[in-house]
Amino acid sequence: MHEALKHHKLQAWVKDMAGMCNPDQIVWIDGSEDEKKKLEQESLSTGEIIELNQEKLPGCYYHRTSTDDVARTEHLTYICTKKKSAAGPTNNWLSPEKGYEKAKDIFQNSMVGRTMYVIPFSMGPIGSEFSKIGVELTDSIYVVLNMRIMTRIGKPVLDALGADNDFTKCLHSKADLDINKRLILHFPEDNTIWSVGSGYGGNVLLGKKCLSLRLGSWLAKKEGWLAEHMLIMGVEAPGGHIVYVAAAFPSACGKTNLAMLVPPQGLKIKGYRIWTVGDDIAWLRADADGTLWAINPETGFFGVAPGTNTKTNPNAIATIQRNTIYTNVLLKDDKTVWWEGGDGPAPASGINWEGKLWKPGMIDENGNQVLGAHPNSRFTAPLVQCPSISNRIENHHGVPIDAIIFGGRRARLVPLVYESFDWEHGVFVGTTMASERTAAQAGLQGEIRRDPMAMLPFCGYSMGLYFQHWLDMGNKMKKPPKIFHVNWFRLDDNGKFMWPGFGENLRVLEWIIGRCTNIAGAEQTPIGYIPKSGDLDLTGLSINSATLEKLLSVDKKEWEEETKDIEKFFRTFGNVLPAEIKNQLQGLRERLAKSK
Ligand code: OXD
Ligand code: MN
Repeated sequence: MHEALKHHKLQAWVKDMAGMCNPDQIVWIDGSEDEKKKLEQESLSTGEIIELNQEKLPGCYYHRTSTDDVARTEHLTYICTKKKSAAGPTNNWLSPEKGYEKAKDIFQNSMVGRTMYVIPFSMGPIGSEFSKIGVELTDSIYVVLNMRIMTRIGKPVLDALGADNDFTKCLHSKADLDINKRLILHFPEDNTIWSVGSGYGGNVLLGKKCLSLRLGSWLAKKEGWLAEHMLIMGVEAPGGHIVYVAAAFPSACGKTNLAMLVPPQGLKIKGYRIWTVGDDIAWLRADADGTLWAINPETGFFGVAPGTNTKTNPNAIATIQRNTIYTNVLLKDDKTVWWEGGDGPAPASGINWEGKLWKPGMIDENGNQVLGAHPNSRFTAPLVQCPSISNRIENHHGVPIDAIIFGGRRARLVPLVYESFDWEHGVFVGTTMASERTAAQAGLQGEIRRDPMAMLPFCGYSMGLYFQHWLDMGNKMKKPPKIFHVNWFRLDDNGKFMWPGFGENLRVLEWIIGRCTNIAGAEQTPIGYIPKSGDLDLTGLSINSATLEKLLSVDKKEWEEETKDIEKFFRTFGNVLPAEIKNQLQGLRERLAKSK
């Protein structure tokens, strides 16, 4: 591989890492189809992947992780900076010396008897000013096959790297897959990521959360752009104009479903279409024209399977019929797959995510239902297979963003949608985001946690400074996007969702776009602008007026309570919290006090 030989620093680093991990051989990944076939054959022969029914699911494979390695492990994830303050109060911290030392012990000889694969990859179109190059060293073929789907890999990336361009040094080893010897370490000052002891996507596909968000946010602060946990979608209005929006929701709150939304009948007749650009990560830059542009640095979806079906997300179902890797779902006897909340009834039997024989209705020794698929089981599928994929995903300049949407999963308090008064207020709204914990993180489900901009687990530096960076970005733009907040998850007194969600969310998007083009009405409230009931087009939707009123209401008492909780959360940041954000909280309190 002569390109690699030109890049002495890359060569030296690979040699160095191989010296520590001691693999039997080193294989440079070129990204070719032949290579893919060889890797598939090899991992089929070891059982690392299982071939699915090639008639029904052509090009699809199945993989199981260890049963204690099924989600991101935030408590084992660290930012390693010289000064603790650089990581801030929301990250686990280790000094670089300590981080390298602890991990070296585990990496030492971890690849004996294995192959070390060298994967050059680009986040973003190769050669775009938005893009960043990384090289991941790994002893897992599953990682190589997933990185092939999720990123641009191989020879064209090495060509772009040339003899001396910068790259993020990413090292991964499964080692013993031992949770007690698992570490996900980020060294932003060295542009380096080390992940050891895990085989779960979010911990090991190092271009994703680790590079695109944790190191990405660090680089973005340094270089004056934004790396965000956001979907990007185009909403084509009747007449053909496409408005692009970027939206941040915490993990497993429906970003993939929204990004692939199919218009409901009532609105389809009007001529709306949705174009998917990305479902998880957005890199955004203020352009010389004074507006914000965004790319999706990834080329695939790593989506949550349970709950995905032809009703909730028909485009996802269409996307994952071929060339897809399924992880930790239920394996059916006919070598197809199933998950809770998927299409069709549960099969009579199958092998579940733990590798055990499974039948519907099984109860474990504690009286709990045994699941077929793990709640955080996943599909990895190429973007281009999505029927709603935008034709601008390879555009080096990305797409122009007119609206930013923050959202959370809140059973009460937060209305269906509201618009912030301006950029600064919108940034404040982002800092106050909160959600109930879901299956994408290990821990207690259902508990409320504050998750500013959905970046709490992903911001690679001191989060107060990150808020400041958002404020500063506003000053770079002549026409910053409008900022909104949505909550699809409000419950009624009987614990039922008040808003139907899924495709019907387009009704809310229509209002958001109407606000961006100054054609939709709204009412001013202490928390922001809210549609009056007549401002949403509800044609064809049966929702009673009392429910709608509740969905669009602001309860003064409950919001006053909320400000106390926000204040408590803000105290975490001490004096790193920007004065503007403190003043915004004060402003909210004053508006609430004045309201009825
Ligand atoms: C994801 C996550 O996998 O946010 O996208 O956990
Ligand atoms: Mn995510």
